[in-house]
Amino acid sequence: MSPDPDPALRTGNHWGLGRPVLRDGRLVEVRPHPADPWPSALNGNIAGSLGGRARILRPAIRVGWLENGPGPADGARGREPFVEVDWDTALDRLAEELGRVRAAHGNGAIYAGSYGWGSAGRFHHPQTQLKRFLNAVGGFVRSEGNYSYNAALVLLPHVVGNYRDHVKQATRLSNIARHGELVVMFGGFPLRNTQVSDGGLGRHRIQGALRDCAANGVRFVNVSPLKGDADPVLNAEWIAPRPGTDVALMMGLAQTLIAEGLHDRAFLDRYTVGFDRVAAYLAGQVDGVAKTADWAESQCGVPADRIRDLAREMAGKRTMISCAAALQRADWGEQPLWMTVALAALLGQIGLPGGGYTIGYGVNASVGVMDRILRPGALPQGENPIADYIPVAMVSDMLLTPGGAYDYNGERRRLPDIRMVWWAGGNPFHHHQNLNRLRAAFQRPETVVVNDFNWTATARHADIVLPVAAPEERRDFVCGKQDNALIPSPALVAPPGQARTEYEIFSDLADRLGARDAFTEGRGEEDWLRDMWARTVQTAAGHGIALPDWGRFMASGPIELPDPAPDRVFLSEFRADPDANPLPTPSGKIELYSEVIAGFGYDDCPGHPVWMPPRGVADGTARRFPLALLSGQPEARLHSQMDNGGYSLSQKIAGREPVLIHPADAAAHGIADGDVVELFNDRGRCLAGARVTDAIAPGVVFLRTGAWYDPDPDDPQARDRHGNPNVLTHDLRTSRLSQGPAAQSAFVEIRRHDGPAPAVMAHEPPAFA
Ligand SMILES: Nc1nc2c(c(=O)[nH]1)N[C@H]1C(S)=C(S)[C@@H](COP(=O)(O)OP(=O)(O)OC[C@H]3O[C@@H](n4cnc5c(=O)[nH]c(N)nc54)[C@H](O)[C@@H]3O)O[C@H]1N2
Ligand SMILES: Nc1nc2c(c(=O)[nH]1)N[C@H]1C(S)=C(S)[C@@H](COP(=O)(O)OP(=O)(O)OC[C@H]3O[C@@H](n4cnc5c(=O)[nH]c(N)nc54)[C@H](O)[C@@H]3O)O[C@H]1N2
Ligand SMILES: [Mo]
Repeated sequence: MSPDPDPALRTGNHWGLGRPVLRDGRLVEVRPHPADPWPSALNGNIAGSLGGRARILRPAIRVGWLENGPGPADGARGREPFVEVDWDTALDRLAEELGRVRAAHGNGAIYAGSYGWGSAGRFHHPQTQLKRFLNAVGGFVRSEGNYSYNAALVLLPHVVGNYRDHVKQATRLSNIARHGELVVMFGGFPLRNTQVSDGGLGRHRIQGALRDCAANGVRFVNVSPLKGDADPVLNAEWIAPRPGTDVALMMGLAQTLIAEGLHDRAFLDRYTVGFDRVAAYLAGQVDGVAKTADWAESQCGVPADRIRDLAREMAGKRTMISCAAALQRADWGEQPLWMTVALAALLGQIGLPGGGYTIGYGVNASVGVMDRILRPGALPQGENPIADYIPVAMVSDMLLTPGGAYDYNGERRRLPDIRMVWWAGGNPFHHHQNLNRLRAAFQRPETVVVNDFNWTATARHADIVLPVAAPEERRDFVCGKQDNALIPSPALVAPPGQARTEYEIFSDLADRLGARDAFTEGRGEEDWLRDMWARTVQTAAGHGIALPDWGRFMASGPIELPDPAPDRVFLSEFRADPDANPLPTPSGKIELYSEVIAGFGYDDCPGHPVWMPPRGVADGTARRFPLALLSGQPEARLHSQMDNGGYSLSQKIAGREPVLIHPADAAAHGIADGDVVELFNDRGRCLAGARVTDAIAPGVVFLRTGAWYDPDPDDPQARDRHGNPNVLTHDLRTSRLSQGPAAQSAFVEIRRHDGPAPAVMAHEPPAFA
């Protein structure tokens, strides 16, 4: 594949458009694109990372696997050097191994859930490529759900309806600007997170929409341990409950509404079921504890008077309750979701302009400002003959305890016996919790294959590593899952070294397995792109939209499609006529009590919202490790992607990830701003750089995700040198209902690191034999 002769100078990524600067056939910089009023600074990572020392340039095989063949690795994965090989050697050995695993154990022994964001681009989407290839040769065990909002995906269909509809149909911020008076944001609305939208975006809109709300006098309350979770232009009041206690706070608000007769009985009667069960629980009739504002203060630390005043204000104003996705990425993460719905139901404003609730503002750049009117053409994945799957956050359990039984959304299931693991477009050594346990789990399979363009920690823990072309090195078109822009994305430069597109790799591999025709259907990349675009043109025509042909599209700028519902109010149709527009729940109404969930008999997710303190508080761990660790999304990168790029590096302290700590906690530990510190608990330890700030609540430390995991296997607990929070988080799940990840419920202790700190090795290539 050669670079376009006359590249329209544009690149499209999950964080939006960029204006590339090319010099001598090399990408030297990606600048803000003039079409985007609020361009993302993440473009500043691209050139440095794609041209960085960690770039995978040639196929590589772990030395022990190359010499001795497949088998459990007993600590060698992530430790042993690699040998660089040519493509024929890599693909011959991989095809042979695929044949062996399929013959000996069947395709049900291949795990290719391959969870992760990969990169934008409709055709080169890595998971689609991998799944299409594996489906052509007998299938694979997949994963279900995600790390973003798994509890919402499983819980909300029982309570209100599909969570993805919540996100797409979220009440528009423009509607709040016109009709809203108060927005109470549990988990805030961090602007840093609104840089990205899954699949890409044309322009960033949230900044402008929030400014309009502020200009119209809407009042914002930021309920979060981080002051910066609200844009300063909002002038938000800051309330900082202890992490993991929002449910108690919400219950204190709810019980105040009920005690003072401020709840909307007519709404509850007409639109919900189960209010009496919840009211009985809040009144203390179930466990003897009334969930009053005073009780809430004892759990969450917010003064009772403040809770009572806020409840009254919420009842007196047009109020939007916003719940960040992070709150359900925690122990019992279903509860804040269910309680958000319950609290909004008590206020009775669901379905009214500017009021009700939203779960997921800030989860990407599109929620509340845009939706996609049509689904552009995609590369078909084919059919997977293997039905088996795991809930995505059970990957370590799967590898460590094959055959183990578990509960999931009313089912009793068993974990598969996996021999081969394949990841393309995700980084489990970024996204999964308790990385020391994952490291042990990754020794178990007989073969681990990873496709990536950088030597991530996951690539380092593989046996066979395949170098792929990055977005700027391949021709594609970009369209986000919720954005309205169709973006031509030309190949700007050639892939370095021997890197190839995944389509080329899988075509050649399929050839070795007698499945080339099944995989390619006789088409090359450009044929597929034209085919996918032709289907997009056809779908658009069905909406009365005329799109140019492929050639003219690729030579043009992004095309913006109309917003299907510019003044959307979530659940307004249901509110207008609940009989004609029932919810897809068993009762057709909002289920504040769910017979279905109650029938599952889960003590960790009973039939209505309940308060349960985080595991670490309940079991006393928090007394030994007194700081609550939050690990939110990083401002300077997308997850772990391009951590070795210039913008990400510019925010490090002594080359390490910054950890935010309150001045009182810093003083108590003898820590000064800029010190190298060590965070530790029973699961692991890591170094980080201290950032002392009163913009974080006392008792909480905040270490952003995404610093490439950099374990030193010779240190106790294989201490991570770089600052990856997932060495400290547990990988227990939210509950038996949804088995979602619960990363936000971790407790740690901190100390200053004295003496010389070890060099960070994560951005260097691994050792080659
Ligand atoms: N502690 C803690 N952990 C968390 C979270 C948290 O809040 N706290 N958040 C969680 C959330 S919400 C998420 S979504 C996950 C994110 O977890 P991931 O999505 O796994 O993280 P990424 O860093 O985006 O990983 C994508 C990988 O794909 C690679 N890649 C990009 N393009 C291509 C391509 O074309 N082909 C191939 N083969 N590879 C490509 C990138 O280089 C990168 O290594 O993390 C989760 N982990
Ligand atoms: N720049 C950038 N943007 C991103 C991403 C990225 O990697 N980089 N990732 C994207 C992805 S995949 C996702 S899923 C979304 C995630 O979107 P969110 O889940 O909304 O983001 P987080 O940063 O995990 O959490 C938001 C805030 O919740 C607060 N919080 C955490 N725990 C608690 C708690 O117990 N109580 C209260 N009241 N507040 C709490 C934290 O202060 C944190 O800043 O972000 C997306 N946006
Ligand atoms: Mo996510």
